[in-house]
Amino acid sequence: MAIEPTPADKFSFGLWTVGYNGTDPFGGPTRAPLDVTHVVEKLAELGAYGLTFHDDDLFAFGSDDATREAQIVKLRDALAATGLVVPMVTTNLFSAPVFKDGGFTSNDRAVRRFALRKVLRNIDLAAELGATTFVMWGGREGAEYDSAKDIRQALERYREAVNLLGDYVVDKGYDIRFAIEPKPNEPRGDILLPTAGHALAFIETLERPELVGINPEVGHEQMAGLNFAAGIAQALYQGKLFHIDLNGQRGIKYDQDLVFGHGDLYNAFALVDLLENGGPQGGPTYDGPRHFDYKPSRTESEDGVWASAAANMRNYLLLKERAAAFRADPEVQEALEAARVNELAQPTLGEGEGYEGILADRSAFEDFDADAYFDGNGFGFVRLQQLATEHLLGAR
Ligand SMILES: [Mn+2]
Repeated sequence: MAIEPTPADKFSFGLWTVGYNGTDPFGGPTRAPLDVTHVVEKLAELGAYGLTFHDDDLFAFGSDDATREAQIVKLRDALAATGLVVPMVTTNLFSAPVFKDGGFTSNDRAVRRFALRKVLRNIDLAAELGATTFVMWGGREGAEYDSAKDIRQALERYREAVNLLGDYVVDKGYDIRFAIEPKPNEPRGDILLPTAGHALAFIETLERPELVGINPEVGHEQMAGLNFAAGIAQALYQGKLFHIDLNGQRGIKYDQDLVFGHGDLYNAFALVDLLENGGPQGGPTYDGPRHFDYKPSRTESEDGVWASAAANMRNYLLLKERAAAFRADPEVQEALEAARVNELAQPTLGEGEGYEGILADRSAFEDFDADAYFDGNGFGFVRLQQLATEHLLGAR
């Protein structure tokens, strides 16, 4: 099918994704490092619109100022030459040995202060490059042993850190919002703010909750056995979907970071349908970057890296096309009606009705036939799912 990604699709990639050299806990690199200029050129050629990065992806941890600046100049030149943008920047508070017990929530106060300085410096860079989202993935913010971490104090330190960063962007006048990325485990045994729900609850405790949303990742929620599309729906409902990480995961196991669509295809279909058609008038619900946070498998050569990058975008666009066909199918519309999906938008109480009204309504209780639901009044959800399946498989 002639489906070509263009910058209007807002596809972005992390520098660490296509740049993944194949290292895993059981083996070293299987590919050479990629130069940032080459990455930007290849992504632009494939139809992406954005590149994102951790500070340490662009210039190694501990780089001197000249090395750091040279890499930034190189990135700027490549962006200017290709038209690619940097919509999001994030800080690595997990790779260097100093962060072995976390950054914002390390038991060691000096490490926490160092982490804050590293992030503040990187926020300046994010602002310089025009990024409007700053992601915080606290991969090392956690523990393996319950007695080793006071979780309530750790959350208090996390809160202290995010509050300070909020003060900083407001005082500096930066057009930047923060997005917390939940993950249940790996690399730590247990990570703080393990799911979208935990993060959403935490955000409400902050001094500037309006500045902070979430960056949920498909695989991270699925590692916890959760329904990703349903979590995204709640984030949208609460106005907190500030960014999104798309990839693939097959069940509850280590973080696979597969290509988007190469994991739970049904949920990927539901997600794209939600993002593209779930708005009030059937339009998009989210207008931010469609960001891929995946890893090209270590079995692949560099050709395979670019093939996998293209596959992420193609799968998204194919699912978008399938979701549009699903919505446009009169039989689907009829099945949605029969399943009373739209009836859920109708308030349960009448206008101005309170408990007195519903208590006085005999049809709601005394005259209501609850027995009619035994072997009757079926919803037809299975028929609807079969129609979704047929569209997904290209049978309709
Ligand atoms: Mn992941």
